[in-house]
Amino acid sequence: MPAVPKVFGIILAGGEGKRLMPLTADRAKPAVPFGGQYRLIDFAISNLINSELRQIVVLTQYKSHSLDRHVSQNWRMSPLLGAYVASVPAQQRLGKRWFTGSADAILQSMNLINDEKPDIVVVIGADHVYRMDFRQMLEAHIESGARATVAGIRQPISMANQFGVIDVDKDDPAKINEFLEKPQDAVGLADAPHEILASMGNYIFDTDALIEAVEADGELPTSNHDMGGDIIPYFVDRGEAGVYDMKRNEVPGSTDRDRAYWRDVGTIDSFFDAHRDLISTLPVFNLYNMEWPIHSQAVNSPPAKFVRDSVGRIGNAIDSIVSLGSVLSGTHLERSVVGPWTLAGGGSTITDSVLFDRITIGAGARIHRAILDKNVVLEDGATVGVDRERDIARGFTVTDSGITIVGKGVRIER
Ligand code: ADQ
Repeated sequence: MPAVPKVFGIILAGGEGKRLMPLTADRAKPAVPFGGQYRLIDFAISNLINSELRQIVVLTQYKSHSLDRHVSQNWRMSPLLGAYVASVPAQQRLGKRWFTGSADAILQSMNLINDEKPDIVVVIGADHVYRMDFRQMLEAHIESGARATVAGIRQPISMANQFGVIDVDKDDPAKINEFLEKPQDAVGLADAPHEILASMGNYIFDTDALIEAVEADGELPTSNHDMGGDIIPYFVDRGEAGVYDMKRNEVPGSTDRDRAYWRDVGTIDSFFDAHRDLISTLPVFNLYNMEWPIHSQAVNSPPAKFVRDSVGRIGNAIDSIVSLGSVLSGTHLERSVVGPWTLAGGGSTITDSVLFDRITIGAGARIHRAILDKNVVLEDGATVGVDRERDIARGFTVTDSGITIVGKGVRIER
C-alpha cells in the first residue's frame, strides 16, 4: 500500500426502498427529500467529500431520474482537479440483465474501478442520516491489515433482523469472527445483552480483494449477489474481515448529543422520527454543524417569510424548520419540517408533520402527524392526519403508529 493510497468512492443507490412507499412510488429511496431541502443521498456524498474523497460514483438503477438530476445539478465538482461525483445508471455491460443485487452492481461497474485504478475502494449505502469521517476508518483499515473492513454501530437487539450483525473476534477486537445478515435470533453483546453491533452498510476494501470477491461471487449460481449477505461473509470465512467501531469516529464540531448519531431511515416511522431529531431545541442531530457541513441543493429563491394574514392572525413557527421560498401567512406551525416553496394561508395549523416542497395549504386547513409529498394541495378548511378512518377511506397510507402519508400532487378536499 502506498503511503498516500488512492481512494475511490462507490455509493450504492439502486435499491427500491419498498418500506418507504408511497414516498418511493416514483423516485429512488436515496432521492427522497429529507429535512426540508436535502435528499437522503446528500448525507452519504457530504461525508465522502468532507473526508476528502474526490472521485465518487453513485450507482443507480430503480426509478433514478430525480436522483440523477439531483446529483448532476447539485454535486458538480471542478474537472480541473480531476474531481467528480457521477451518477452512473445500470448499463447491462455483462449481458441483458439489471443489477441483481448490490454486489452485482459493483461487478457490472468494474470499468469504473479499472479506469481509476485506486488502491482502496470505499463502498457505502445511500440512505442513512449521519456524519462520519471515513479517513479515520481508512486509517484503521490499513493499520489492521484486513482486506475488507465493515463499519459497525451498536443498535437495539430488537432491530437485529434489519441489519448485518457483527460478532467481533474475542482475541482481536479489530477482526470479525462471524457476520450474520439479518438474523432472526441474534445474540446480544457480552457487555450489553440488549444490543448488537450492526453493520452500517459502509465498507472499505483493498481494490484487488474487492475485485476477486465480486468476480468469484458472480460465478456462484446460488448467491444473491448482495454485499451484506454474500461478500462480507466471503471475507469473514477467509479471516480477512476487519471491523471499525463507529464510536471511535470523531467528527469536528459534533456535540455530545449527536456524536456517533446514525439512523437508517428505511421505514416511514424511522424517517418521521429522524425529522424529530432535527427540530428539538437541542437537536439530536445538528444540521448546523458548519465544521462538517451537509451540502444540499442550492435553492434559488427568496427567504422564508412569516406574516399576518388579512384579518391579523399571526404566522409563526416553533420547534420547526422552514425552507427557503415558503410563506406562512397567519399559519401556526409547530414541531414540523417544511420544504421549499410552501404557501400556507390564514388560520391554518400544521403540527408534528413533514412537508416536502411546493405544498399549498388553504385558509383554515389542519395538518397533524402527516407526511405530505411534493405538490400536495389542501383546499380551504381541509384536514389531514386528524381522522384516521377518513384518511384511510380517502386512499392515504396510514401507519400503525398513526402517521398519514399523502402522495405527490394529491388535492385534498375539505
Ligand atoms: P439493506 O439496506 O437492507 O442492508 P440493501 O437493500 O442491499 O441492504 O441496500 C444497501 C444499499 O445498496 C442501499 O443504499 C441500496 O440503495 C443499495 N442497493 C440495493 N440493491 C441494489 C442494486 N441492485 N443496485 C445498486 N444498489 C443497490 C444493508 C446491509 C446490512 C446493513 C444495512 C445497514 O446488507 O448488512 O446492516 O445495510 O442499513
